[in-house]
Amino acid sequence: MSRLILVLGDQLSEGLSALREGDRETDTVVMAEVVEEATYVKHHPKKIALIFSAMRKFAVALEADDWTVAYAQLDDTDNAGSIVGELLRRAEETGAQEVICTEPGEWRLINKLTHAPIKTTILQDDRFLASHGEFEAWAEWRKALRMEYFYRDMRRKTGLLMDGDKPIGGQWNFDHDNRKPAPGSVAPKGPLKFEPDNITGDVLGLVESRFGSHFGELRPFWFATTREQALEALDHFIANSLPTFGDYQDAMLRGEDFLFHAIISPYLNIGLLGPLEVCQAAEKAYESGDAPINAVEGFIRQIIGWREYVRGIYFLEGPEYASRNALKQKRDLPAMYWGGETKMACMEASIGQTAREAYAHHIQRLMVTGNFALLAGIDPSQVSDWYLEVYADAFEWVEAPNVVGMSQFADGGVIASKPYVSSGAYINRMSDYCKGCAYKVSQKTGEGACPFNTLYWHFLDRHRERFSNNVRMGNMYRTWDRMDEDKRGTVLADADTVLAKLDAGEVV
Ligand code: FAD
Ligand code: DLZ
Ligand code: SF4
Repeated sequence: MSRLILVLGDQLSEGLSALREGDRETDTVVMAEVVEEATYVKHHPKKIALIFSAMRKFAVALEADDWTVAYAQLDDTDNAGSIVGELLRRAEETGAQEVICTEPGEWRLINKLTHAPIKTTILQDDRFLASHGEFEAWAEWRKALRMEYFYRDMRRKTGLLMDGDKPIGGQWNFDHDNRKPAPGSVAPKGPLKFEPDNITGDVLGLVESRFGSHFGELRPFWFATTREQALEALDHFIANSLPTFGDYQDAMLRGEDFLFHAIISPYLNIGLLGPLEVCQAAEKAYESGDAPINAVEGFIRQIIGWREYVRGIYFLEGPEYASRNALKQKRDLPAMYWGGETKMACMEASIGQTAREAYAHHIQRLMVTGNFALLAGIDPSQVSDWYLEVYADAFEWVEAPNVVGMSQFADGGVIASKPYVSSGAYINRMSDYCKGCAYKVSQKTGEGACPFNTLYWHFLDRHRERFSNNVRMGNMYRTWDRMDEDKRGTVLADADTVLAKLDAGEVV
């Protein structure tokens, strides 16, 4: 009996469980560019182009591998407009009565497929190192689900950077050697960029005409769109940027959108690369003496630690996780996030490169745009939607825990033991943004004071009940309490002025 094998836009992996289950003789692979997926949030045009172009090329590769593929382009006249609609159309065409698919990375789509009016079997997505069952077993007896311990288990499981049962170098984590501020002059090579071919060219035309109004710049488009290209991009990173990745992991510099980061998350998340092969490539660079332990351990930790851990949390916590709002923050996302004017140089730089590249690195996401949203009391679901829309690597299983949990503390502390908040001093230490900003980072109050400086104390003051007993925040509250009362009043009034301007839609 013939079946439909669904392959979604972020499931472009040859070894996908649904494909392993399928039969080339009798089954039909269904792939579909659909309006519903492109617009349930208004994804960045570069992200849509990446997914459509990579989907088209993956379909060609499947056909060359003897699969029958029913592929719907967005503009096909009979395109049903949704994944379930396309499955039903293809079922009617082929007479198939069953769908096999690999679990989508979002509860929204899992729910749609579970309730589709056709028998649907959802298989585990085993492109990750930890299954849901393994993560649940790890989480079961723990009061606090801290990433570091999960990461050590993943090191033991994979044998990466292990010498028997001991971590290579004698310690699990080399972060104390990382996190150096931005150096005076650097010459990062940046990511490997690819010229669009004919398939990508067609997709760019389509995306321009259909999604040109979405936030962000489509051209120049340079992402890898095949596994071969993604592997080249990985090699390029390992050879050129991995050796300094650790040192400058948290640094931010004007005019340097990528520094020494890998820019492989879009490729990992749509399935062109696998997590283990990426880590093994980095480990090899350590073994051959081409990259130091602090860089390689730091890089591997991001992938087998953080990436696996946030996925575990997303599925463990359930469908309502993404809409949590533990701090009850309600303010609307300011227009500056959509490219509206701002006098804050750090926000302008981070949002500007997001518009250009559909990319910003971890510290820009966490300590600039995320930090500001948290301090300013923005509604976390608006913040989460923004991140899901604007980054090429954003899929809810990875985006929501990072935004709702790590960045906005809206899960009440499942992921973070304290909120990631800072005044302008941190941004000044790690970047060159403050030089030439309209605000003064050294100024704590008054018209020209850096908004992070006043909002930081406002945040601590308004959430005192929740955080003052947190041992990791005791020092912050002691410093605030030592300030004289008049000064505290001035700081809070200045922060209120900033918030009132945001509410009035004025430029901050
Ligand atoms: P590098 O800095 O070179 O790191 C290497 C790899 O490690 C990345 O490619 C990524 O696969 C993995 N990684 C690193 N940190 C994380 C993390 N916290 N969670 C999961 N994987 C991680 N990452 C996404 O893939 N999609 C998202 O939607 C996403 N949203 C984020 C939102 C916020 C507020 C924050 C603070 C972080 C978010 N991250 C997200 C994590 C991180 O910012 C990106 O993975 C990273 O910037 C991708 O760029 P890179 O490939 O150059 O990464
Ligand atoms: C993100 C995305 C976009 C923009 N378009 C499509 C599409 O047209 N067809 C498709 O199969 N997948 C697309 N995707 C990826 C899905 O939204 C993704 O599979 C779910 O969000 C689950 O991670
Ligand atoms: Fe950002 Fe404040 Fe520095 Fe300006 S002074 S760049 S607002 S941290």
